[in-house]
Order: sequence, then structure tokens, then C-alpha cells
Amino acid sequence: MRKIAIMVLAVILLGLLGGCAGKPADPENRAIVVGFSQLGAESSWRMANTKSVEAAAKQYGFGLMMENANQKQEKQIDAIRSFIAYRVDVIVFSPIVETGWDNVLNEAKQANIPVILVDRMIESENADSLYTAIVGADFYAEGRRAGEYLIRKADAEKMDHVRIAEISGTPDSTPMRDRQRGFQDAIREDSRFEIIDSISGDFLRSKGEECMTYLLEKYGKDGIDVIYSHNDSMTLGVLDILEKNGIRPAKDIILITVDGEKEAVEALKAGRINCVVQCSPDLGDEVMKLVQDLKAGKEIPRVTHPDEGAFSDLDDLTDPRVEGF
Ligand code: GZL
Repeated sequence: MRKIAIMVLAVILLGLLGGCAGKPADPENRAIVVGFSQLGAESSWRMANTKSVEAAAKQYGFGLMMENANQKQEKQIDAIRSFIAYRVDVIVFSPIVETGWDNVLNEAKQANIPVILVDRMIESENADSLYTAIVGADFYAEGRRAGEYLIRKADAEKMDHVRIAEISGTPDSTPMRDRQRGFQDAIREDSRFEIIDSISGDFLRSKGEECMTYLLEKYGKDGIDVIYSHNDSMTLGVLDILEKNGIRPAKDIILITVDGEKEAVEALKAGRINCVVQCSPDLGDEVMKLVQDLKAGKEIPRVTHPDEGAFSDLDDLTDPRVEGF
């Protein structure tokens, strides 16, 4: 708590000083203060997302109180309570899982502090009244893109029975649920496809290695045709294990991944991954624009999705737009 108090004091002093630089330093013009609860630092995507939010707050001249929960929901709840106690102007947070937020978000509502979700969604029968807007990907569409790529690939390779093992993200998180649902819906009508297993790698590279080791032990080198992995961090772990076992990734086993970080796109270009579905971490600017508009009394969109696509070995990988974050 002492750390947060010092942070708030610093933020308010900065805001007042900022007010001296050009604007009258009266309390009406103090800098907007945003409380940001980030869920962790589990992947390159998450680190890029954190940088995006921090850079955007600075660019807009907002004070930013950021707390990193290191993958613990209870730490996010504590952080939101401290933002309420220090009466930030807006609370921004990326919920690690979809449920368990009603009490703390009702406290924010009672304190008249608006909540903007970034990246992931909450699930509650009162969800509509608990947050003002969300800026984040359409994970269902990402899952569909992964499935639609696989249909194209199976056609191109004339595959008649395709055994798929899924390595999924954090259980009950929005990206895990919707990437799984979108992928299944895309391939559901096509009898060539069989999902033989689905195990959680929690979006972590180390657990991606563990999952791939488990799958090879259970099904053998010739028992799996496709790995559908919910993020690049886990996929990079999969690559390590496949190559250690003399398996040629993207040739002996088709690899489909989501995020689009540099290392994964480079692996795609090198023929070690077959398909990278994009998921943009650059959400900060849109979030801070919503904060500014909200504080100015303007209407803001309820849902904002970034533009996203997919890159694959069936496309022209020399296209300069094929790049990672
Ligand atoms: C997606 C984000 C996911 C990424 C992972 O928006 O929530 O969490 O796909 C990250 O890399 O861990």
C-alpha cells in the first residue's frame, strides 16, 4: 500500500507540474490518472501490450498507476481496490479469467469510476453494467482463421484424415475459450478432421514444452498431424521439443499458432511454422483515446477490435506486410 501511495503522490505531483507547463495548474486541469491492472508477464505478447499501454498514457499526458498481478486474479482484485481508494479517474484492466469480478467491479461502480477492459472479457449476468467499454481482439475470429487455414492446407496436401492436438491457453480466459470455439466451428462440418486431444499450456513457453513432450509420449511421432497452439510462446516451446526428437516442424507435423510475435513470424518464413494468426498487442492508443473521450463527456464505442489477419505457407511470405511485433 505504501508503494501505491508513493506512486499516487508522484502521479499527482507530475500532473500538477504538467499543469504548470502551459496549462493553469488548478485542480480542474490536473492530469487524468488511470489505474491499470495488468495480468502478468507470461508472454512476448503481454510485454508488448504493457509497453503499448504505458507509451499511450505518456503520449496522452495521463498519470498511470500500473500494477502487475503476475497471473494472480486476487492481485488484480487488490489492485482495483487500491485504484478505487485513490480515486483514479478510470480503471483499465485485462481480466486473467472471465469470472470472479462482480464484487470488485460493483465497488468501482459505487465509486463512480468507469472501467475499460483491455484485451480480455469478463463473464457475469451483470457484465453490461460492470464495464463501460472493451478494447481487444475478436478471439473467435482468430480461431476461425486457424481452422480455415487448416482446411486449405488439408486440400493442398490431399489429406483425408487429419489428427489434431490442441495446446490451449489459460483455462477460462477469453482467448482460450474463443480461439477453441472458433477453430472447432470452422472445421466442424469437415469429416476429415479429428481433434484427438486438448491440453492447457497456460500461454507459457515452458508448459508448451511439457505439453509437446506429453503428446509425443502418448501418441508417438506418427500419431499427430497438426498442433494448434493458442499462442506463440507455447509454440516456440513445441518447436524446441519437436527438433530435439528429430521431428521436422511444419513438415512432419503442421504447426498453427496465434499472436504474431517476431520470433514466430521468422520461424514461419524459415519453414518451421505453417500458419501464424495475428493478435495485436498494440491496444494502448485506442484505450487512452477512449479514456480521453470518456472524461470529455463524449459517447464511446462499447467494443473496439483491432484489425487482424493471418500469415501462412500458402501465401506470399515476401509481402512486406508479413512481419511480427
Ligand atoms: C490475447 C492475450 C493472450 C495472448 C498470449 O489477447 O490475452 O495472452 O495470445 C497472452 O500470448 O499470454
